[in-house]
Amino acid sequence: MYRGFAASVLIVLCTTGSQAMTISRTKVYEDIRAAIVDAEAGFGLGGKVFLNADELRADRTLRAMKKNELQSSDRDQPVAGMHFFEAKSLIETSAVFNALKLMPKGAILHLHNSAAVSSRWVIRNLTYRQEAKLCNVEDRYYFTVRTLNNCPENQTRPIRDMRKERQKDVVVFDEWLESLINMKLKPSRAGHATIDQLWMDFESCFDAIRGFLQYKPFFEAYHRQLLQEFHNDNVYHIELRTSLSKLFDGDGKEYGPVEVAYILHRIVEDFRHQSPTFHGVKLILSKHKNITDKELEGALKLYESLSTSFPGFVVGFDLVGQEDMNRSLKSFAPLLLQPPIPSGPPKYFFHAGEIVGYASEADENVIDAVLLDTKRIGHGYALIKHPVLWHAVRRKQIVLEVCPISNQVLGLVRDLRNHPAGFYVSQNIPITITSDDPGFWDASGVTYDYYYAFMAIAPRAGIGFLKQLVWDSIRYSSLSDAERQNITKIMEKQWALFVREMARENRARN
Ligand SMILES: *[C@@H]1O[C@H](CO)[C@@H](O)[C@H](O)[C@H]1NC(C)=O
Ligand SMILES: *[C@@H]1O[C@H](CO)[C@@H](O)[C@H](O)[C@H]1NC(C)=O
Ligand SMILES: *[C@@H]1O[C@H](CO)[C@@H](O)[C@H](O)[C@H]1NC(C)=O
Ligand SMILES: *[C@@H]1O[C@H](CO)[C@@H](O)[C@H](O)[C@H]1NC(C)=O
Ligand SMILES: CC(=O)N[C@H]1CO[C@H](CO)[C@@H](O)[C@@H]1O
Ligand SMILES: [Zn+2]
Repeated sequence: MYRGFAASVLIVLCTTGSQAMTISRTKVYEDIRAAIVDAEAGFGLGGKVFLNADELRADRTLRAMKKNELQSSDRDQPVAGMHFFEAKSLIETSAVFNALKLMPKGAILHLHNSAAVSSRWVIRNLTYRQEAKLCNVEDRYYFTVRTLNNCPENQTRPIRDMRKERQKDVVVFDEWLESLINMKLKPSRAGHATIDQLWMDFESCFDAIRGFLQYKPFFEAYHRQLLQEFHNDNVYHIELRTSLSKLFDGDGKEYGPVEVAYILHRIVEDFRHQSPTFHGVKLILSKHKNITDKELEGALKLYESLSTSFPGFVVGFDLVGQEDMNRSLKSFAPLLLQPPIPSGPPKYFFHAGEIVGYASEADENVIDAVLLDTKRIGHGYALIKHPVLWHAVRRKQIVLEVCPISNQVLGLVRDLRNHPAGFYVSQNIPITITSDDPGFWDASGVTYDYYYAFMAIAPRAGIGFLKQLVWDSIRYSSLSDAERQNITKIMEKQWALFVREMARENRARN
């Protein structure tokens, strides 16, 4: 197709000088135009992926569905251009969405455990347990099981009692409870909130749920539900960012980070036993950027001991929190480059470039992340503004963990058709689609994010793009070679089933 393009360019060069040529200018214009369209179709992520006969048929099905949905003009705006909060119920009726739901999605590489489970389940399940309490301090509410440091006994009440008093409007009460951990139900949603206001609400969700997840029985039920929701969404491997904060149980016994990692490991093994197609989980130890050097030192030492106790399970380290409001990666660089641990620096998976502006030092975090040898970049939304760096990112094959709905809910971009990942896709900068904190914005799993990736970020792409994303999610994971072989076997089988199903629909439509 490049030869075709070159030939057309040649024709135009030959014809411009010679009015006498018989080829009409319109014909030349059209030929070159067609050559450009053709060349662009094969350009970018997934453009040159090999497709077998079934995949080609499935591609026709998906493209027909896609065209139909992007063109339907009975609304002002295609669903792909709408904010997730308005679009969710429309997305759920979409044929493309239902196809993507069915699609095996390989690995998801960017997910925070305490925001991963749907808020609906937390309300319907955990808050209905008899241990569940709510604590109220200075107009803020926190879920808890035992009295918290910041929350005296006389300000903590069993949720069950509160619900009894609201017997006539339990639905309203439950929705109010859910608003503590769901951005869609926050007041900031109504107005034109700034990014700082959105982050304040977002952090308040983590503060609200923390007390529940410190209680071992809740922590366990929550993580079983996490695996269930992602596996229901056809995800086979998860790399989970977690702080491994300590737990306590009903007898007041406490569990430190190593024990917590062990508890998680056991939950995952039980789940694999019960769902043999699910491959597993790896952990990335993540600490809030709101820490001192001393605390970072402690965290790096903790990482070292965890990775020694759980090789192949605890696989990396990250720092989280609103970037432009907190310490920059550069401010931590001396410690991160030469951590006080004998095994040298951990594998880093830094959040970086989850910003719109250029105001503080932290806005250059993507540069520091690459210099600190990050294996992947969380978001990399701002990488587009770094013309030297993105070449390096592509050359070093550092994958960007793209979380479309997260970027929208946290105010970086309103219309996802303008998300910079469209540029990354066109330039073959590797990306993976993932969901960050779906439980805090009324989503679950990762299919909603795939919907936006397919419909808004790469509107011209077909199944080749999806195939590339799905297999890249395995490629850029932290799986060992032996694990890769196993998950590849599972995935090949599931992918073939999906493709056959889509190909069959193609026949049914014709
Ligand atoms: C909560 O979820 C657990 C599974 O984690 C289930 O066994 C239990 O029945 C659920 N309880 C309620 C009240 O929904
Ligand atoms: C709760 O108890 C503290 C003392 O422990 C007291 O200062 C505070 O006023 C009490 N608050 C309420 C709401 O009763
Ligand atoms: C960060 O630290 C400041 C000062 O110690 C504190 O006021 C703030 O609540 C912390 N924020 C988060 C999100 O932890
Ligand atoms: C791969 O799968 C086989 C069979 O299920 C299992 O015995 C083996 O332990 C797996 N290997 C890894 C590294 O997960
Ligand atoms: C030390 C510091 O500046 N911490 C800030 C980190 O970001 C949060 C908002 O996400 C602020 O509340 C903290 O003050
Ligand atoms: Zn994140």
